[in-house]
Amino acid sequence: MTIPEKPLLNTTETWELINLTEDSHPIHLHLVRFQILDRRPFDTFNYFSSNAVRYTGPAVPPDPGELGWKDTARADPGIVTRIIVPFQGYAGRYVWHCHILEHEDNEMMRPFEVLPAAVASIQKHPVLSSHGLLHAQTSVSASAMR
Ligand SMILES: [Cu+2]
Repeated sequence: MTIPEKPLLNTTETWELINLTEDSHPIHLHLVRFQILDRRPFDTFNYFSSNAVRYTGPAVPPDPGELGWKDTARADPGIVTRIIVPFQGYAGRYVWHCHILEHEDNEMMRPFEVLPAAVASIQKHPVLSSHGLLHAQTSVSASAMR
């Protein structure tokens, strides 16, 4: 299994959780804590047809009760939820998944691998400091909901 999410230890990434389903998903990341940046509606039909995010409204900041450090964020349908994640502590393989048990059992359980700096420096492809999770989210959503 290839692991698309390979953040570098002691770096911070912005992840975009693109929800193509019709359900809200509480997305949980192991190991780390993160903050919710914003949520922004997009055209899901356009995404399915052209694989590109076309926003249909302004970004909305998180609810007052969602400020601060989180290990779980609500990803609503038809919304791009952006989270900012410092990868600190330990290198190694961890998982991120939906907290709804049936979803977790239905492929909404994905690995990510935190790379130590020494390993990352010899990688052929540089790890971007900020990237979307289009690939991961697309397969999570599509396969889980088919
Ligand atoms: Cu779910």
